Amino acid sequence: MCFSPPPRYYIAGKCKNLLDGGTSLSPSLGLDSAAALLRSVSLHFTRIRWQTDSLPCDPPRSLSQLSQMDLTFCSLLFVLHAAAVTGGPGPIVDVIVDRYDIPRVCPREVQTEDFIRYHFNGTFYADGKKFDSSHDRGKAFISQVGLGRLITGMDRGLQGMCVNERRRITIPPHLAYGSIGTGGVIPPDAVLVYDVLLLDIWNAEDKVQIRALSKPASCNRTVVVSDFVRYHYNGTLLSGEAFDSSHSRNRTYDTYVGQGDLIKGMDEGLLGMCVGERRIIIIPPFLAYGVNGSGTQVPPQATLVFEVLMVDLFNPKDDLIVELKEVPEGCTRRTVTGDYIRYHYNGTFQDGTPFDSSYQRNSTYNTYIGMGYVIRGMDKALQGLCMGEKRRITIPPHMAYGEDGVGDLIPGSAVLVFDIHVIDFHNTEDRVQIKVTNKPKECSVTSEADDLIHYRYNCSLMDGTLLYSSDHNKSPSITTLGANSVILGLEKGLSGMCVGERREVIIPPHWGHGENGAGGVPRSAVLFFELELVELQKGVPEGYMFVWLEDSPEPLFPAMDLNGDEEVPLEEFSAFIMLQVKEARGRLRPGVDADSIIKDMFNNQDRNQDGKIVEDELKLKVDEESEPLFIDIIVVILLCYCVSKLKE
Ligand SMILES: [Ca+2]
Ligand SMILES: [Ca+2]
Repeated sequence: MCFSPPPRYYIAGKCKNLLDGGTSLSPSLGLDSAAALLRSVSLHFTRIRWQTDSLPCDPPRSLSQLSQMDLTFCSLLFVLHAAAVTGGPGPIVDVIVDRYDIPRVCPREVQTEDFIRYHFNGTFYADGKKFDSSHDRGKAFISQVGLGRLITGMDRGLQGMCVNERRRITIPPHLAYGSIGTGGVIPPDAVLVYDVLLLDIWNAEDKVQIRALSKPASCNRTVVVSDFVRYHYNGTLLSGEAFDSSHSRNRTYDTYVGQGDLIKGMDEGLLGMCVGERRIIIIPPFLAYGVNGSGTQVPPQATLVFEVLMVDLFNPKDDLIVELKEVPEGCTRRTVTGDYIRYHYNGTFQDGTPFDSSYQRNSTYNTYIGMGYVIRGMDKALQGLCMGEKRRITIPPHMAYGEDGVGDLIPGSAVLVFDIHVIDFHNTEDRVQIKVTNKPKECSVTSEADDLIHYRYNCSLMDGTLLYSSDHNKSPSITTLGANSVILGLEKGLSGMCVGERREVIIPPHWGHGENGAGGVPRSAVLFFELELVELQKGVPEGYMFVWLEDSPEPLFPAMDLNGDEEVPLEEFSAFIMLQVKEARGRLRPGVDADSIIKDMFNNQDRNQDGKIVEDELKLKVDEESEPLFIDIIVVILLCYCVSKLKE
């Protein structure tokens, strides 16, 4: 372009047209050669006052941009300018344009065949009296430019105008209503002055214009015909005047695309958008609300400018989308219908806005799978998972909360994205799983009920969170198997082990702490134990202090009366019992002080409490239900005493 920035004054007709050899001259000029045009220009310029700070080709600012042709033309203008300074004022012979308010940004200028919408005030040059005003009519004027539908002076004076520009167009009578005037409104030979504010430009050839503002780095899918979208928008007219905004309503606009639910230009302009993308969509009136406009906000024949932010997108035919993020190695079992699962999740909308998180509540979400306890999409997505697996699940609204959403939490027709992390799952039929990780070569003596064992353990959740460890206490844990002092699953996991053996044991909650959990164990948690048997002391049945490992001596008293003096004091009794233990014919209860057990046993048999047992005092009981034989010390009081002593 020749003029940069545009001059405040110039004669009608575009500089570009002049210099390009007149290929697209406005027909209303009635000139058909460049030579004739230049003659016309010279004539006009002698009558025009130029402002010194805005010469058409202000050399310091625009010289470098000028072509050779421009320079020739500009030289001519300077000559003319000189002539203008020396000439005097005279009658106005051509249109004079005063661009007294030009917007900083002007993406488009009026050209021949463009349609425009504008406000104007028409006054007489002679006395400044008003003869017409679109403002007074309360309605902007709409016309096509350069095709003779306006008076010639306006057809020319409007050329090159920007939206929001204000200009004054002064028109001599021969380019307005001539020597006759019109209808008593315009007298003969009137010079007319139009103050024009341009509001809108469009052309029949216009298409929907799209300008990208920002696009997310990743974009899995884009809007296509028949998609349902939720978006925010600010709607303005081309002049910048706002007419509508979804933001002000604080909710997205939700609609199908490409099915005629929207104005045509929007149906087209939304195509190809990603969630999170911002774009400007400029829609000419004939693809928007056309001649009727819309309500009081959109005037007739208005170009609309939408700044759109795509928030959500899906198609009613969509199934859920599952993305595997992390699948643990060696996963043998996967979730099926009926399993009870515990998982963590972060729930977001497609644009990344969070709506819910189990992490925030610091507790897993627990549910049965495939039984309708959760939204349909989630019920389906929870199938076939491994413990520890991480997945991203995208659920379309028809498999989630549908058109209604959930209160203020989930908008209607929202696509939900869940990042889930499976902590564990189980089925009530699950058993304790035992995996031996180290088995000593010598492994003939193994743990069983009543044995006293020392063991080391780590107890974790299935996601690796360590709950308890024997390492926290400096020594191994000690328990008597079968004494109901540890959870059933651990009892099972510790059974059948030999010293030095190591195991990994998975314990479902019905073998562990059940639905209520305990201490640091969450509700319905599956537990993972690493076990090592450190020491094994074979035991005696519950309620007994001593057992025979083979047949007891028969008769017993003579065997017990080591010196044959018909009486057995404590020392002799003790020596006898310890001899049985030493020669592996009998076993004392492990884990308690042998002397005190023996003393208890002795006192129990010494019925008259005279410090010695005689033959009549000794009773022998044969336990008919189990082998081997036991010394009868089942006196209720003593039994209670022993049990309580054991628990100390
Ligand atoms: Ca004796
Ligand atoms: Ca006695």
